[in-house]
Amino acid sequence: MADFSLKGKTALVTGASYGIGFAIANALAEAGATIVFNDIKQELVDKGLAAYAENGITAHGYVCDVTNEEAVQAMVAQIESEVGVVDILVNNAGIIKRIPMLEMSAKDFRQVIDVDLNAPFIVSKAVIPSMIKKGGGKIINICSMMSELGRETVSAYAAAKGGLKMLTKNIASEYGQYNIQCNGIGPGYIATPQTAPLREVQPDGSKHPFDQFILAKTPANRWGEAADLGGPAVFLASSASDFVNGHILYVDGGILAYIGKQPQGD
Ligand code: NAP
Ligand code: GCO
Repeated sequence: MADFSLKGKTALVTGASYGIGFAIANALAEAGATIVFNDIKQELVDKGLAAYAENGITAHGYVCDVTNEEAVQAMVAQIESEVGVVDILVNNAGIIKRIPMLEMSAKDFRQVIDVDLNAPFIVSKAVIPSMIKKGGGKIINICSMMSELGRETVSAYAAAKGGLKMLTKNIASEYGQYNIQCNGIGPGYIATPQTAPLREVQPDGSKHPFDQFILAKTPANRWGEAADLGGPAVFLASSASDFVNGHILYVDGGILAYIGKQPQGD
């Protein structure tokens, strides 16, 4: 019988004071993992610690900008001495800038690449050596619909998430021999602060046009909830997925399978 237990495992979830990271960390904790997370600001780490405690989880929070390699190396060393070796890494921290490409500065483009692609490289590089010494580990990269599809205004984000899909496959290829499995989760459209602008109720009380668009593109006819990602994350973090490597598990309600709701009357 497959083992979904994470008892005795230490999981680092980046950017997990709230949103998808917070939901995934809760699910990993429920499966028995010790939770470690980071955020850029102490106030958000404190807020996150309180939110975890409300759910009965004694988490360990660290202030760290995941784009800063020195800070990440120092944080991982501190985690290893204070909590233990990171068995499970979830590269969740991410940003998006919705700007038409011709209006986007190279600086803005680089900032998105830095957080969404360079940072997963940096954090993975920091935890893999101890995973190898310990005999294995799990890395889960939070990809996106934009790992497969483009759309207007998200050129940097799509480039980053497409790159993250291939970084996932490359870590799987390079470190699978050390019993490290690296996979991705590709969420569909999830109701979090990051997508709040796309779901804003219009002045006349109607749904945001993008909200209506996503509902028509999703067979489940709903936005995802961050909690929808918990089970897939537990699977990829557990020994139940020891022979799954380099795979992107799309948790999208069927968006990638569906051409979209056909016009009524056809
Ligand atoms: P969110 O609500 O914006 O949360 C992002 C988290 O990342 C925040 O805690 C943020 O902290 C943290 N973060 C950002 N930059 C950071 C940095 N440099 N160092 C450390 N932490 C940093 O986003 P979300 O919707 O939960 O998304 C989480 C992940 O899922 C992202 O990678 C996103 O691309 C991906 N995703 C989201 C969706 C969706 O529909 N929501 C779908 C597919 C994929 P601060 O608040 O301090 O900035
Ligand atoms: C957007 C959204 C998406 C989601 C997610 C979809 O502006 O299109 O923010 O990018 O965040 O990545 O999987």
